[in-house]
Amino acid sequence: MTSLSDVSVPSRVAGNDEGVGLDELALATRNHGMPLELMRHDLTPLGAHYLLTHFDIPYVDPRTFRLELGGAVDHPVSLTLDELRSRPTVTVPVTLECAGNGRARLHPRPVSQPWLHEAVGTMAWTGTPLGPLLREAGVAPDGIDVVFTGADHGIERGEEQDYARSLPLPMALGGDVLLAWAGNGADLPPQHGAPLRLVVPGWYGMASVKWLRRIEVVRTTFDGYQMRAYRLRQSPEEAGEALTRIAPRALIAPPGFPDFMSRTRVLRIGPHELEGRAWSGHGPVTAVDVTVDGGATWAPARLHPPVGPWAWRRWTLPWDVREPGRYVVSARAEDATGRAQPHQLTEAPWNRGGFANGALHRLDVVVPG
Ligand SMILES: Nc1nc2c(c(=O)[nH]1)N[C@H]1C(S)=C(S)[C@@H](COP(=O)(O)O)O[C@H]1N2
Ligand SMILES: [Mo]
Repeated sequence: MTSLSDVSVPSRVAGNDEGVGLDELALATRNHGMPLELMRHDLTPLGAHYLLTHFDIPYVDPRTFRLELGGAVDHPVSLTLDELRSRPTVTVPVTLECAGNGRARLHPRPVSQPWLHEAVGTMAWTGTPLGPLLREAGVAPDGIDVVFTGADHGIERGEEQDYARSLPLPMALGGDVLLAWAGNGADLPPQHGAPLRLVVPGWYGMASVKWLRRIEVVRTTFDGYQMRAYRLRQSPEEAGEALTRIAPRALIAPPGFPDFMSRTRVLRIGPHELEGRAWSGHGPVTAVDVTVDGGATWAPARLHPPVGPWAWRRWTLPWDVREPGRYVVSARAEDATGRAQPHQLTEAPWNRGGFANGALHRLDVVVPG
């Protein structure tokens, strides 16, 4: 007998000296990151926003597209794209980050999409708020979760599925959740979820279901595969804690110029300005500290206004480089809730999915004499 588990591999962590494999490379070429120098832009230029798609990018014809809204509601509805577009429309800049950002630097490495630090981007999403649509449909008072199903289909760890994620009902009703058909003023490209996607501000990317085709209010806690997968756990048996909001992170727009292969930065003696972006899904970023000596000393960066309440903010710090040598540059962010990245360049706390790790961004900079 052949079965789905014959074609689908269990989750695993890499062996001690095991390099990134062709399976991981195949994912990495499909799911690209954002070149970090593009953090100089408030909004990530079209096509450069990071990308993560578990299965295939489905073909969805916008002319025949319908969004089904049903389950525990008084009036189930089926909406065309034009009907959605004629509803109240807002444009909201949102920073999305993949929960697995930074995973490839963990030891042992969870074998999956091998992100370094680039699984982030900020787009101005245009769409209609989800809450009013749910309220008009008349949500049952005993509703618990709202399930969002995409048009993409595949197998993961032996389980055949449509990509589906849920939000607790109160979050779906409030929470600034958006049904978006455009990003940065252009119709969504296929890879980002055309013709319609969910955007859940402040939450890790997995919640923002692409190619959204069905919304269902349910009276029980939704326990689909993607709800069980995105949890913080040390071993596969553990129940673990569900991933929701984005932990604070700061990244550096790489200064100077790079070496092609090592990506080591080269900087000339003289005055420079370090800059980057910082964000948190829990609250506004309140501090970014920067080190140029591998964490021995830290200086507070200047914070610029956030691009929006749900988007990253720019930080800058003048750096007058007077001595030739090797420097290790890093930055750490702290938010209004007191959540913060560490002050040490040691490895992030490990979990089996490599999720929500606060690993510091480290840049090796060489200043020639
Ligand atoms: N339908 C569907 N939605 C999805 C995914 C997917 O594979 N299928 N990937 C999720 C994950 S893990 C992330 S990080 C974000 C990435 O969104 P982007 O590719 O537009 O950057 O989409 C989320 N929504
Ligand atoms: Mo993700």
